[in-house]
Amino acid sequence: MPRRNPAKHLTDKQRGRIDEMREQRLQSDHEKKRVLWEKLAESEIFPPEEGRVISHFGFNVEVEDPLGMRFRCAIRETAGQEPVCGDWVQWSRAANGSPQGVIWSIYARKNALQRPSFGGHIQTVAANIDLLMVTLSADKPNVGLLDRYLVAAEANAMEAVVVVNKIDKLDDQDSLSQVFNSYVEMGYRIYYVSAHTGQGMAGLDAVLRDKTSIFTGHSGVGKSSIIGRWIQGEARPIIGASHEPTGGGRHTTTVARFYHLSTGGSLIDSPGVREFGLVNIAKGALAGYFRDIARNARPCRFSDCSHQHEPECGVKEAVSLGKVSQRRYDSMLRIFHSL
Ligand SMILES: Nc1nc2c(ncn2[C@@H]2O[C@H](COP(=O)(O)OP(=O)(O)OP(=O)(O)O)[C@@H](O)[C@H]2O)c(=O)[nH]1
Ligand SMILES: [Mg+2]
Ligand SMILES: [Zn+2]
Repeated sequence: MPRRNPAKHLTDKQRGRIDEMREQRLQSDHEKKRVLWEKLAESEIFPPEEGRVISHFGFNVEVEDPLGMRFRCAIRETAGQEPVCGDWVQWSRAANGSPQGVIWSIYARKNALQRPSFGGHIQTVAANIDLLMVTLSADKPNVGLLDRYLVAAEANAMEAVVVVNKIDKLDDQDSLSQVFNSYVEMGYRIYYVSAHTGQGMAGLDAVLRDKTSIFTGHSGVGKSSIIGRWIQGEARPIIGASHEPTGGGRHTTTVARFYHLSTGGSLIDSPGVREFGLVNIAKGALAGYFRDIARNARPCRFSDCSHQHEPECGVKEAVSLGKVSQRRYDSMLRIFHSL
């Protein structure tokens, strides 16, 4: 049975109450930060230096120094915005030797992965990402979700890499190849892996080296399990109990978190999504973010073409000539209507 999205069934009053509670929580977080800051101000702090945010949960922001030491930091109001996992920041450590510090400012972001969150807000999941590792489960690959992530990657100057996990669950990979060959033709790299057996994992080593890579996808597809292949010991990400990957329900990873590869490079584990909504995408630019459409369709007659009813639509023409698949066209339209 399809799961209902509870957010869609709330009354205005309930929504108002939730927003009110959110506001209260933000205020109390702010208060806690202020207290931490005042405590720090009493002791001395060292001069500003560079560091990277490795997690941000509630009022708890962790910054890592170049030696890998971690500090719980207060955010100075001058920082302007909330730092997220992957942000480069200017910060100072406490001089009393405690693992605390204060963040002065956030360096300009190269890019950021964002999604709509509850109540019309935009949530920034992580920043300064090289590779968007779109993770799918081999037994139930959700290509609609993949198409959305590919748009986000194209629009935000991240390279998307597709990771199809749990191939141990399939007897043969032929049907999978049929699904993903068209993406290979578009120039995307696809890796078939099993976090359980280790199959295919070695192929990812070279891909991830010296890059900042974020693993994204539905809950339960095995993002944390994959990362756990490289990260051993206590720091290992928590892995969910056995359940089918779904868009709803259970989420084992609740906050984006940063891990280092011993070979160089870093991995960000992110919480699974129900759906991935796109933000800051202009309708008119959407078709250009579909590589197959961008490459094979002639420009439409009208610059604001919706690619549905207009005459001389390059996209529809490309579909009728078989240069763009009906499935990708439908996927593009679904996203178009969701923007
Ligand atoms: N058969 C099989 N199961 C796997 C594989 N990788 C992960 N799993 C199982 O899938 C379930 C979910 O794994 P997680 O790694 O927690 O998934 P996740 O994507 O991090 O989920 P969230 O943190 O909720 O987003 C666990 O029961 C894993 O043991 C795999 O390669 N093969
Ligand atoms: Mg996880
Ligand atoms: Zn058109």
